[in-house]
Amino acid sequence: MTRNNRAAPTLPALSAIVPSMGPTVVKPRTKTHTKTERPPLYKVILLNDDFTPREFVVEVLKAVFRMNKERAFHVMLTAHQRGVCVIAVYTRDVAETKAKEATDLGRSKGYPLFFTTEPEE
Ligand code: TYC
Repeated sequence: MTRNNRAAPTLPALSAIVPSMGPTVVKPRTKTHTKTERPPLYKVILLNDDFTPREFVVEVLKAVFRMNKERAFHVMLTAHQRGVCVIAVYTRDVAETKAKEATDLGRSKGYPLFFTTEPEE
């Protein structure tokens, strides 16, 4: 076999074969995925007081924060002993709505039971 110096044949441009396609354009990918920001979370905090009956606090925790009675009792006792207890974290809207609902339940019975919210971290 003899080697020659001729250049290797090149393929015709795609647009020469299929004129409607035009030249091939390679577009670099600049975005690989969409970043979804998580909303900031707010703690709901239960404050102790000297007047609200323990059993009432437990009922409010069960009703508004969907706790079972064991968890509700434990949370109530923590607030009773330490003065405050973080109950749960939610988005701001949910935290504020639940804190108000729970506080209003106490107020409707004349109790000073109080729930507040604060941003987490
Ligand atoms: N300290 C109240 C009592 O002795 C009970 C209580 C517990 C009230 C927790 C509020 O967040 C509270 N009757």
